[in-house]
Amino acid sequence: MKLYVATHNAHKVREISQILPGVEIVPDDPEGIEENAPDFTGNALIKVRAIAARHPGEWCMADDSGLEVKALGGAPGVRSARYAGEPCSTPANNALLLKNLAGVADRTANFTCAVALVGPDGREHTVVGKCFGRIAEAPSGAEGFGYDPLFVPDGYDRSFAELTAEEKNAISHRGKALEKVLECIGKRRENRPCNPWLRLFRVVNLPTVPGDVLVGAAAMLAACWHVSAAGGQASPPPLAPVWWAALASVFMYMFGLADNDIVGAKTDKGRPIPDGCISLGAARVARAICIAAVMAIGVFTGLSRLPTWSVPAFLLVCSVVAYNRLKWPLLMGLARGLNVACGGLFLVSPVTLGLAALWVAYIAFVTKYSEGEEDDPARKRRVGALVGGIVYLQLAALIALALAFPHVAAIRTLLLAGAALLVLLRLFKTLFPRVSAS
Ligand code: ITT
Repeated sequence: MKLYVATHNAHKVREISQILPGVEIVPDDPEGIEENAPDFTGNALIKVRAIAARHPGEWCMADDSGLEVKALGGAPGVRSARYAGEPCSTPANNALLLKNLAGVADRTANFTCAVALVGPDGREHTVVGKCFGRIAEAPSGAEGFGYDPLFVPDGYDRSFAELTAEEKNAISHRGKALEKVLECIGKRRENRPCNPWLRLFRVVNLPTVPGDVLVGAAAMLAACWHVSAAGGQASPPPLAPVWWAALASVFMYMFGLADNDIVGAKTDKGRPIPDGCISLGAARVARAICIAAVMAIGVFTGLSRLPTWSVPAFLLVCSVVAYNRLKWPLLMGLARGLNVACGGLFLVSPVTLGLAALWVAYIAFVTKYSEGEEDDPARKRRVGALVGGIVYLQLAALIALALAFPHVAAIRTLLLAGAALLVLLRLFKTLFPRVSAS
C-alpha cells in the first residue's frame, strides 16, 4: 500500500517507515503552506489537505508534532520546530529550552503527535499520540532528531536519543499515533485486524456486566429462602429469568456504549466514530438494535411483566443516557447499581439494595478516577484493571452468599456462572489486547 506523507522532515519519514513496515511511504513536501493553526491537529490537517489535492484516490497523511513542557505553559508546543526563531535550528531550539528551564525543578513534559489522514474516498481522519516524560539537565545520546537528546521518557533513565529506533518507536508519541492510523486504514502490524465494532462495544468489558445481575439474583434467592424458612410463602424461584436478565443487561450496556460514542462523535478522539472507522449512521443503527434486543428479551421472556426487572431496567437506561450527556460519575455508578437490582427479579431484599449501593459507590469512584486518563497512559491502565476488578467483587459477593446460604443450591450455580465470566474476561483480554477497557 502507498501512503503519501506531507513532510520535508527526513527524520520523520524514517521513523514513519520503521513504524509502518510494508507500507510504501512517499514523502511529498507541502512547501509554501502556513502552519498557523492553534493546535497540532489543525496544523496536520493544513499539511495533509495541501497534498491530498495532488493525489486523489490515494491515502495521504501528515504528522504535526512537538514538545510541551509543563513549566513553560505548554511551550514550545506547535512552535517546536521554530522555537528559537527562523530558520529552524535544532541546536538553537535545544539551547533555548535548556536556558528557559534553568533552575526549574518541575521538568515534566510530553511529546504530542497529531496525524491527519485523508482516505481514498476523501474522508479525513485525525488521531493523536502522546509520550510523557521529563526534560534532562543536559543533552545526551546521538540517535533520533529534534529534542530527542533532552527528552527522557517516563520509566527510563535514558533520553530518546539514547534509545534504539525500536525502543523509541514502541513508546513514542509517533508510534502511538501511527498505531491508531493502522486501525484506520484497516491494516495492523502483525496483520491482526482490530475490528472497530469490538472497540465501540469495548468487548473486553462485556463479561463484567452480567455478573451484576447474578449478584442481585443470588441475594434474591437468599431472601426467598429466608422467607420460606420463616414459614412465608416464597417458593424457590426459577433460574431461567435470571439468565435472560443477565443477557438483557449486556445489550443495555452495549446500548449505552454506542450512545456514548454517538454523543462524543465529534470530541472523543481515538474512538472508532471520530477516527472514521465507523460511520455515525451505522452506530445509530447499532444503538437501535441493542435497545430493541433488550425490549424483545423483556417481552418474549415475560421479564417485562415483572416490575422488579422492568423498573430498574428502565431507570438504568435513563441513567446511562443521562450520564453520556452530563458525565456525572454518580450516574454511571447508578447504572451499574441498577444492574444489580435487575437481578432481584422476584423479591428485592435489603441485601440486594445494599449490594447495589456498594456497586454505585465503586463504579462512581472508578468513573471519577478515569477523568483525564486520555492524557495519562498509566492511569488508563489502572482504570482498565479497576473496571475488570468488578468481576472479583461479583465473585466475592457470590462466594459470601453461597457460604452464608449453603442450603440454596441455585446460589452455587450462579457462583459457577460468575467464575465462568471471570474466565471469559481473561480470555477476551488475551484475544483482544488492543481493545481499550475505557
Ligand atoms: P514537517 O512540518 O515538514 O513535517 P517539521 O519538522 O517542521 O516537519 P513539525 O512542524 O511537526 O515538523 O515540528 C515538529 C518539531 O517538533 C520537530 O522539528 C522537532 O523539533 C520536534 N519533534 C517532533 N517529534 C519529535 C521527535 O520524535 N523527537 C524529537 N523532536 C521531535
